[in-house]
Amino acid sequence: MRRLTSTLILRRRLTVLLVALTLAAGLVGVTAPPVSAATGSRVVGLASGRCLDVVGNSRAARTRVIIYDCHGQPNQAWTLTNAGELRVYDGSMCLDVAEHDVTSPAVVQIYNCSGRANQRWTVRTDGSIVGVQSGLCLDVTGNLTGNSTPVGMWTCNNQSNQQWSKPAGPADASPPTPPTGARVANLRCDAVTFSWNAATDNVGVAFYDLYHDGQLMRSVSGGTLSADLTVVPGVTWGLYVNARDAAGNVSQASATVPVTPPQCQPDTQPPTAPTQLSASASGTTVTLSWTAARDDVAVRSYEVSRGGSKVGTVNGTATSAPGTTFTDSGLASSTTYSYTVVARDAQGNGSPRSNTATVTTASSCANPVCGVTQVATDTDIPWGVVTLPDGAILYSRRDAHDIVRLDPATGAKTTVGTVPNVASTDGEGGLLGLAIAPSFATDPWLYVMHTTASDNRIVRLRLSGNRLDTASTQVLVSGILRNKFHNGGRLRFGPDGKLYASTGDAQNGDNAQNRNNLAGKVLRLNPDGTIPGDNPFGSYVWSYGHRNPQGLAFDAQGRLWEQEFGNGIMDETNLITKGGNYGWPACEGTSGACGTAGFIAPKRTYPTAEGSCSGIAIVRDALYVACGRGTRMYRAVISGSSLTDVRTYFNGTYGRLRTVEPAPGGDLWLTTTNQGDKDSIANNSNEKVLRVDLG
Ligand SMILES: [Ca+2]
Ligand SMILES: [Ca+2]
Ligand SMILES: [Ca+2]
Ligand SMILES: [Ca+2]
Repeated sequence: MRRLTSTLILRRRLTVLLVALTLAAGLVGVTAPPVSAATGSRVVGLASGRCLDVVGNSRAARTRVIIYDCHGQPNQAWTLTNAGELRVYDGSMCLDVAEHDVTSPAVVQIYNCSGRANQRWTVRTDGSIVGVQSGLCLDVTGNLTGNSTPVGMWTCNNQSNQQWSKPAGPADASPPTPPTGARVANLRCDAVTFSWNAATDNVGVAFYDLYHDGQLMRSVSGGTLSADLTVVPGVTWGLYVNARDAAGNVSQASATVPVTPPQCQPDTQPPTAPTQLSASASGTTVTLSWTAARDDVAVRSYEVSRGGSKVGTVNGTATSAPGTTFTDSGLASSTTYSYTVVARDAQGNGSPRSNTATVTTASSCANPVCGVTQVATDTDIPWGVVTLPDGAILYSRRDAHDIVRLDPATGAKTTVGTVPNVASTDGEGGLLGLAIAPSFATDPWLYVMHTTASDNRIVRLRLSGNRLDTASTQVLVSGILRNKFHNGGRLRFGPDGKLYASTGDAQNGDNAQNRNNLAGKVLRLNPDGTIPGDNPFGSYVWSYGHRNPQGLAFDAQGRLWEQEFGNGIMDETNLITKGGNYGWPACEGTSGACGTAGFIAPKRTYPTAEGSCSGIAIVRDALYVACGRGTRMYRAVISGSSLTDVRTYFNGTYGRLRTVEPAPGGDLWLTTTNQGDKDSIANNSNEKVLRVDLG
């Protein structure tokens, strides 16, 4: 009864006011600043569909609050602060209960923020907004829904005129600090206890993300500082942790803690020898096949030897047996070779050798891959590779941060200079991709993608007389998020004269779907670093929804292909289209919510154990893919928009492969990444630069 009476009184009191308010509110928008100037979000009444609005766009203290058609201007942009204030006008004024009234009905207004209890609110999950001082609910007067109906306080009643959409929280752009004190205890064959010290954040740490080697293992709550993780006997992993706040900001990673779990039970019994090894030659390519060996536990791999030297490895996994074929390519013509195969179990016990198979190659190469020449070795990790107009190549050294000029004819190397401001990440970051424009001969800019202490960047600097002119350095794009892993890094000029770059998600999958963030994207820029006018979103972003793309190449039709690392299930090769969404993090390869409208499916996927591929190159419309964990190179024919006739080369021959690039004469450069590629230490690697002769 009291409610009815009060409502009627209030209605009468407000009738005159309503008319005036309607007129005043109708004037909003004439002089209001643009929508983008306002921080905060609209708060929409459930019953009316109208927005919580400050009358007349007035910033004056004691201005009343109404509902009005939503228009996104600053008098409708509210932010719920951590203190429970509801701020408006870019946070300059607060929603306030007039006269600290704690009895229903009470008037609400805006007022200078005071921090007092009549300006503090609790937003409940049922949509009610409750005054902390009074316990009354924010209420649209009289259950009315029209424009300019006053908003006041009323006894909470669960009706729809007291239910509102949730106001935005404070914009938190500050990531937590990196967790410290990462450590392990209780290492067993299949589990380890991983612990760390709490990170700090301006708002609060909401989650910790636990990784090994760039692969997310598990996320735990911000109150958790230890977790038991499942590990693999005998396999060395680098464990680390990132802190994440509720706004989704991810910290830099903790230090890496390597673990090598012991075997669960010792296996001392070697496999039986592989049998029935046979070899056949097609041109200068030899294909071997054999009958599987047996083991008391399981055969894990086969090692193939030619003339007594190991030339390849065929690996299985804990759940799948290794294959029983191997292709040896690029051999000399009209030459007789002898092969044997040895089987190993997971603990390294080797079988006796198989029978010897002997074969003679034909007089000419009949295969796409006709030979391999070692051009150079390096003590660091060659990452970006470009061929200069004079036939020499430049390659970047990831952890040494310098660039080497290599004459492939003589093997002579000279250092052309160190790129300024580069930092490695104790993971995958450092000095990464290189590119030159077709105009390089007359305008010698070298384009470089690299990590710094705070971001990833695309820069260019001039090459002058075989020296890097570091004083000429121009930062073209900065502020691309970085982390220990997932820094992307490949650069490639397109036939359209634009520079394309691949960026990783910086270990935060949400970045990949945020088109306002440059991480987890393929970017496209003009050579001078400006944004091309025909980019799809008015920014550098060309495509999005990528996890950690590290390969880019254009085919003869001018289409862009991209190679991308998945998390733990599968990797992918994509055909990139302008503005396309490639699905990460909801979809990994073809796993997850990949049927979501708008997601573009990969053209090929790879189990991560057979893939984890970085660089790609296209020569005569064949796609070549250099794989790390898969320790092989794939070749696929681009047929229409499909990849067909997929073949595997160099399986285990050179170990992990990083970069493949077109070489003069229709051949390939191919580089390895076997050691020291998950740290920041310079010159702790032993890598090869190879030339692959294509037929
Ligand atoms: Ca924060
Ligand atoms: Ca065994
Ligand atoms: Ca994808
Ligand atoms: Ca290193």
